Amino acid sequence: MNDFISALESGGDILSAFFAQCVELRQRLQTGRLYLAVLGQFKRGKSTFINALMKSNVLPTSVIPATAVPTYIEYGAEPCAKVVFVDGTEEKFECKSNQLEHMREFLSKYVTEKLNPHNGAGVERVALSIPSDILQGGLVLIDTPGIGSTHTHNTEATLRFLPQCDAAFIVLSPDPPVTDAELSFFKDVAARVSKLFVVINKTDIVSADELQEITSFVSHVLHTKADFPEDVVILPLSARDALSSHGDGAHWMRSGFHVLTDIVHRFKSAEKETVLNDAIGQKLNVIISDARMKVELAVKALTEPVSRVEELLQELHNTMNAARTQETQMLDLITGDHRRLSEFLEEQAAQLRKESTEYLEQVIRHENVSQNDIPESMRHFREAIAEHVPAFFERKLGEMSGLFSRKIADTLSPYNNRLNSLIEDIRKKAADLFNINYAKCHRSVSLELKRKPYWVAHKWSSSLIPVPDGFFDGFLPLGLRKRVMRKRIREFITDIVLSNVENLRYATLLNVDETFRRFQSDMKDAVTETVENTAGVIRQALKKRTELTQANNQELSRLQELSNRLRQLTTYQL
Ligand SMILES: Nc1nc2c(ncn2[C@@H]2O[C@H](COP(=O)(O)OP(=O)(O)OP(=O)(O)O)[C@@H](O)[C@H]2O)c(=O)[nH]1
Ligand SMILES: [Mg+2]
Repeated sequence: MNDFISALESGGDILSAFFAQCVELRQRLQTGRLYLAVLGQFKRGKSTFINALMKSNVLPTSVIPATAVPTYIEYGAEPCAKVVFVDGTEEKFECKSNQLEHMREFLSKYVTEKLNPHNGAGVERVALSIPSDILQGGLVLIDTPGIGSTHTHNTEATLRFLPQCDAAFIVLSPDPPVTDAELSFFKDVAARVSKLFVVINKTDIVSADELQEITSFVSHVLHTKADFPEDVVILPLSARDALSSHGDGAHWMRSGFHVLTDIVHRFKSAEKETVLNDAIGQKLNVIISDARMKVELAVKALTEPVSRVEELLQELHNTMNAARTQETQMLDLITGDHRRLSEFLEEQAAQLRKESTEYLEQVIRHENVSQNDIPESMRHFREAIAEHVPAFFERKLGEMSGLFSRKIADTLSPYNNRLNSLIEDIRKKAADLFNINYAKCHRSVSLELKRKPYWVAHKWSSSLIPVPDGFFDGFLPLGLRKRVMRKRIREFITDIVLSNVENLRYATLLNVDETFRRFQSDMKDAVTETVENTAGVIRQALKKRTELTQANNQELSRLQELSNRLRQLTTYQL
């Protein structure tokens, strides 16, 4: 990649835009992060497992449910912890590498159920930077609250951020090996994360025979009940042994962590390679091919007879005008599709209002009603609804964003293909006219539904209206009292539904609008750039020819040299 960058840099003005794009790609590659979530039931030893991998005892662990909020851990030369609160405020803690126990104490105040019960402190997430080798190269480990230990909405929130993770570790242990709650959770996980690693922790508490038996059992149930592949690799580990060994010697070998460390390193480099090949490699090829063509066109425009160049340029303009007409038609069609998708969103929102009203009515149907004490009954209803609202809407948000991602991809990919051929037509025409080598490239404009980063938690509202005083309700006749209460419950549910569905509808609408807006502007940029890099460069070269011949000759030999250099840089290889 550095060869590319230095070649483009040496091109000066003519290649400055390509140079900037390439530098940006290198930056992305260097700062690209891989997210690896650690999942499992409470007390399986997830936090201890991460500590052992990092060879630092920094995450709080405990015999009682410990981790209450997700913790993101990445590399940093100096240890640093940042606690982000739901209200947007932050608290930071920094220490020296040999004082990590202070950081553990600091974290305990915010991430543990014991010192921060029910997350009363309102912590949204914790971000740690730790100077640990395993984290080098952009790996982010995510410690999650154990499923089964907290409210259901925690599990839903975990499921929602999973598609943004590159892989996940499933942590099991022998006591008991796997529960039904875990299996149903893992089934959801398997549907969302393409790369899963399964480990059985705490193997120090069982014999070799028992371990063998547990491993076959786990492999069988994961396959039959959670849709894992039949030959899923299950790694036996002891995080406790690994930690006590300080990363060395017989204990370390016995702990299984040397194998695990290897797996993580291999995963990091393989994954980076894929990212390179898939995205960055492809983009580099486009940049280099466009740059080469631009320089070669400039050389031709400086060497061919002026009248001939002018003639060819005129022909190229005709192709260009036809392309511009097509571009305008496409932009109009996209605007129409955008409008249709917004209408579809309104239909979905209406459907969701209906569905959520039915769901919440179902929730309160099982609540006991005291007809004599309306405020007390209302309090019961509010509590029941408050408990169900976050989980229900988290799931719906996940479904909605999945649905719209697919819809957007289906809608915009045909335009992306048409744009691709439009650009290729212009390039091919220019190459044919000026008789230069032409390499077809695959381009794609981003189609992703823009998502908010997964740590942006949605705060679902579940208590909109204050508990009614109802001091006069007791004086009402029984029939009227019942009617008053039914009316109040209906109003309450309606308010909850309206505000939460609106929340979700608006977030989706913004994302859809932003994706369409970006696609249309990227499309215009791509066509303009192509025109600039073909007809534009020829026109500039022609203009230069009217200037001093001496300077022209110098420019020509510089460009010829540059063209040779670029030609040697064939397809980008890792
Ligand atoms: N024997 C043994 N105990 C372990 C091992 N790993 C963790 N433990 C113990 O298991 C208990 C739970 O460990 P944690 O790391 O807090 O578990 P967790 O999965 O993060 O728990 P939550 O955060 O509550 O979900 C602690 O008492 C640990 O000391 C191990 O390899 N062997
Ligand atoms: Mg934990």
